Amino acid sequence: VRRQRTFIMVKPDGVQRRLVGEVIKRFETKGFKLVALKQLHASDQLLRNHYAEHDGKPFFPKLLAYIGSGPVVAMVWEGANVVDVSRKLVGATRPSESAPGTIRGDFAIEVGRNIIHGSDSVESAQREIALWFRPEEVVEWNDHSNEWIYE
Ligand code: DAT
Ligand code: MG
Repeated sequence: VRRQRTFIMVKPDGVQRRLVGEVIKRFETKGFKLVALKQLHASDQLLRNHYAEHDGKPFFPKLLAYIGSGPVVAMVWEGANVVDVSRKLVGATRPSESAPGTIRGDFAIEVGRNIIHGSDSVESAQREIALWFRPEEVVEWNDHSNEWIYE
């Protein structure tokens, strides 16, 4: 369970608004372990694949244009229940419904500029990590604070 991983991405609006550090800080101070990180301008093909579940929905073309409009910062975070807990840190999809204290609740107003992506299940996380990272880009390291975070 402690080894569970999730895929987190700061979207182009989050990068432009200098929120990368804030996002990393929230996952770091929670106690999760960063195991992969890179900035890239994602290709249309990658984004179509990433958001395949939304293909055909009315907002799909705008979603691709938005996420493809500039660099994103892609990450893999590891820790106990990191998939579900990350979704809580990220907040509800629509910022108007995201609770204060969540990333979207604190920094976003519109669903089409909601700052950040987080995988919605363990299966999605595995699929998305494999899509965005080569295996050697995910780094195993021994976390010295482990015994102060887990009992
Ligand atoms: P989440 O990002 O919370 O997993 P999702 O998977 O339902 O949400 O949708 C992916 C992204 O697509 C979401 O972050 C923003 C955009 N989106 C979703 N529903 C939308 C809508 N009704 N109108 C515009 N954009 C939408
Ligand atoms: Mg989703």
